[in-house]
Amino acid sequence: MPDGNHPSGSASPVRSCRACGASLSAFMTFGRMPMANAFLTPEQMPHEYFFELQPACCERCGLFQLLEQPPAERIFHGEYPFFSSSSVRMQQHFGVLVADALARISRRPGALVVEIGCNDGTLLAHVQQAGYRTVGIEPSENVAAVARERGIEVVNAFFDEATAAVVAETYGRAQLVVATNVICHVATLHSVAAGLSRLVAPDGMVVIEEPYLGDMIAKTSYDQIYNEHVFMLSVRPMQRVCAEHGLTLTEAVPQSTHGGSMRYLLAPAGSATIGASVDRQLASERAQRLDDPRTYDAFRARCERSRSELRKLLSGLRADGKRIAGYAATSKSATVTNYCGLGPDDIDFIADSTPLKHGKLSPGMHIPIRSTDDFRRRPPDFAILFAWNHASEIFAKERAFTAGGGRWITYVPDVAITD
Ligand code: DWN
Repeated sequence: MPDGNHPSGSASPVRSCRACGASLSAFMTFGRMPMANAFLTPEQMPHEYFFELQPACCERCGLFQLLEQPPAERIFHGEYPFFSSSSVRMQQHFGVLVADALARISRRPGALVVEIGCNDGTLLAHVQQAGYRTVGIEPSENVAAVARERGIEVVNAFFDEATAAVVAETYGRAQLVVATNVICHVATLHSVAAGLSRLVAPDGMVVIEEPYLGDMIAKTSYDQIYNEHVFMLSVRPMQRVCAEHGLTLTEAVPQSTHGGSMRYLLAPAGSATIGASVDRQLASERAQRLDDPRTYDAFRARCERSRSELRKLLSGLRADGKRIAGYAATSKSATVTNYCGLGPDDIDFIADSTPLKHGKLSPGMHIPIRSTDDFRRRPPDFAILFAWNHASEIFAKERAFTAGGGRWITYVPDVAITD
């Protein structure tokens, strides 16, 4: 169990659901965990921040959430190391999402589209090309600067009801509000929902897309649980929270991105009809028993089994003198390496395409991060695919690795060696 060593102090664990207020208790712990995107220099190691990663699922409203989330200012700042443009497939996905969303709203001259958590502007660039006014809201200054370089107006702020009011006063209300892989990061879910309602035009639409609880449980993709993901969202709690703030869930559409996501379409209450997909997904969640504590007991057992199988596989390969590297220093990899206790003795280095991460050490386990070029110059015998959600893109990109005899290790949904 963690030693509770929080040198910098940490937000204390919540004991009641952030959506409905019911009492909350963790169904497991992943133990003492660092910040998922806190890649370090050796000098920073003595001051590394840790907290206990304890997931819980509210037995009343079904909201999956962390008991403890470190302060947002520790997560989103001037050196946030994730850039939405790091995946070509995600860039394409955002183009399709934008085309679908724009086709659903009434086009009028000067119509405004706002993206919450716009990161480097990858999604809004598609909206600009369609000729709409755009505004991005982004708390991390470094990625916001990249969006501004693309000609996108960015409000450098965290999103909540107050920020929504300022944006609506300054730019007008939005025909379309988009948030992808954002809402699950923000602990103040009611303020976010109230802000969405304040920002969207009376005849407008809100499109939210987030990693989906049902897929995480089905695939045991436990590495989606880390400090940034204070929630793993699902249809029932999303419908309930948004309805409390005057937004009706009109569609819920499964997506394959990030290992399985859900796209939620919302509209001001009374302004749009509710599609059949909502009841379909609610029925699917009942069938998957996402509101049953036994589901999470079984999930915990699968996480423990995955951990022991991955450790056993790597220690066997090491005993045979094999060289092992990680591929893609994802946020998710912080959970895997720290939960499984995998450090430089197990994994020589992690290759990644983000220059900001090169030369640094991975959070908690301090595995060296190197460039993808280094990976190609001296490929390992085995590579653990930490960006398993981008497998097809990466397998295609690294064909030379497997052609030269290299083999991939994956762990979602099962621990396996794939050729
Ligand atoms: O929710 C979040 C998602 C959207 O992005 C954020 N909290 C943070 C981040 O999570 P992640 O780091 O797990 O995202 P990805 O997209 O699974 O992984 C991104 C990392 O993988 C980057 O460091 C870049 C790297 N990468 C690579 O090295 N080669 C990615 C691809 C596609 C590649 O070909």
